[in-house]
Amino acid sequence: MIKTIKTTPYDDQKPGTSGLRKKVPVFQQPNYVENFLQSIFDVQDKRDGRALVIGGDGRYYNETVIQTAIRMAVANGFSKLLIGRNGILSTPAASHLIRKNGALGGIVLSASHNPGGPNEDFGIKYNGENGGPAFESVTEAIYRRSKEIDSYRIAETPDVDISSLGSCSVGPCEVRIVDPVTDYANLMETLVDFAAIRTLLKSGSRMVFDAMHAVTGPYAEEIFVRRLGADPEAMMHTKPLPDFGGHHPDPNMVHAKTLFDMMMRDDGPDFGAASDGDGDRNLILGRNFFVTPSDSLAMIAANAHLAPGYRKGIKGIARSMPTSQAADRVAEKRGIAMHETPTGWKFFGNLLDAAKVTICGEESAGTGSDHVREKDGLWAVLMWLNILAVRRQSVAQIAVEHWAEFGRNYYSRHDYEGIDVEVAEDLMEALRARLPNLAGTRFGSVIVERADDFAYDDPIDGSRSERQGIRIFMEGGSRIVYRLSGTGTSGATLRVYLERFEPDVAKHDLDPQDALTDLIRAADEIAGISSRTGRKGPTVVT
Ligand code: VG1
Ligand code: CO
Repeated sequence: MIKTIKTTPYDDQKPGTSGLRKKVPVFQQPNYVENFLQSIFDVQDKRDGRALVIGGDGRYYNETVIQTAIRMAVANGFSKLLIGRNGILSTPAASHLIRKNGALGGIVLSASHNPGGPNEDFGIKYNGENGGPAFESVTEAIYRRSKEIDSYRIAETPDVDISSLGSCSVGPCEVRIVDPVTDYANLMETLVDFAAIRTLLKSGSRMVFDAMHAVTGPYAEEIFVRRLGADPEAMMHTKPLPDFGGHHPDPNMVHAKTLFDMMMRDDGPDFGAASDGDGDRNLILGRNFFVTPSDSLAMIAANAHLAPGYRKGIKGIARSMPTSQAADRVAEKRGIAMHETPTGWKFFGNLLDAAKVTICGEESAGTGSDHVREKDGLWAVLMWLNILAVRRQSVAQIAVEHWAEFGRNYYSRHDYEGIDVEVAEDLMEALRARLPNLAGTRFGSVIVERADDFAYDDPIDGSRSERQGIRIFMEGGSRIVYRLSGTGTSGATLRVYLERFEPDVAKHDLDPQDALTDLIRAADEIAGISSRTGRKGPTVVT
């Protein structure tokens, strides 16, 4: 029943920041999915009787690829597969399943916050035995393999019924359909004070959660409603849909507009939150208050000891390089280690495995801890609820007190989407060429102190990752960072990250865009953004 099928390679299966991400029609080309999966199995060829976890965010094409993955995993010698019911597993829940079951790894099908549907985005990501995104050495090996692959192995079997829990055999392989929520919810109960949150919600504090018709709907209903007693009416868009209801499952003020509007009213709920397509990102809102992800990382780290799972304190914090340095101030004041890594969760893996850090975060709405090896949207929401339940203050009060203690890092990211790839690459190259001569140059009111192209030496395995973003440090501690996105599926996206530190409490109530005006102007001048791209301004500001 196992067949070896001849195939010809594609040359575009290079995994980006977070796996292989393309439009659905690209994945629908003959053998495209099969080639990539076989490349993964060829590179990860030790089985040792260990399981493979398979699941995804429920988007269009999810179930088709899950059936293909089952057939190919059977043909490639796995003796046990763990599949989320209906093919559903949030990214953090998949990470937990891999770890809990000592699995060899997992196939996670998602394009995260990108839109879903027949002409929208799809993605395949491979996670290793630590539960985290495969390390760069592995993704590079998969890419190399994909360029020379000439056959794949597949079992000729009917579709497996993935809609009901239980086990069945496909040839010599045990296929187990598992509940996607239970194990994950149980893990959350060990980390966060559910009793305190129950009391908070009972006392009349109001929360809302927007699952954006993506993967976290069933998780939210189990955790917030059934285990924490939240009002079922306060759960929005909890039914996972293949096209996310026609929206981008991206928890920001554009795509989670209903939630935002609700929260930005004087009579709005006390706490509002949302997660993305695959459940690894988070959005945190208070009444009339937006917590930036960089601040959220710093605030969760500063208050982590209020949650049972972190009562003994945290070992260290890690953030991706473009993330604001708000967390660094917490680390410094509390005397704990701080690490700066390239963009993408895979770079936190070694630090977490070596128990060097407990809390990690990225400016792109990702926060997490050593409980799994992915960022975890619902975990961040639960940590905030835990903090609110213990401190009995509003989100805004907690933030304002935090800034008073540590200072405020004004921060914003400006994205220029859909730029011509060549224009974007030329812009970065020209900037790189300018780096040695920038120090001492004045742009309006700001003066460059030093500039470099970020390179990271992993302290655990010694691997080096170069060209991870251009950093311009200004006199006085401000910073501009430029990098090209590695997750887009059409054209190039230039991301410009702007940051200015403000120690003075009297100046903590500015609008970030106003606080950053001089830097925004300098950023355009230094890289020639408007002149090279013809754009008058960014497409997205966060
Ligand atoms: C973006 C974010 C990055 C994040 C990545 C995956 O990458 O900037 O911080 O790790 O998405 O997130 P890029 O290369 O486009 O800037 V997710 O929620 O897609 O797994
Ligand atoms: Co995501």
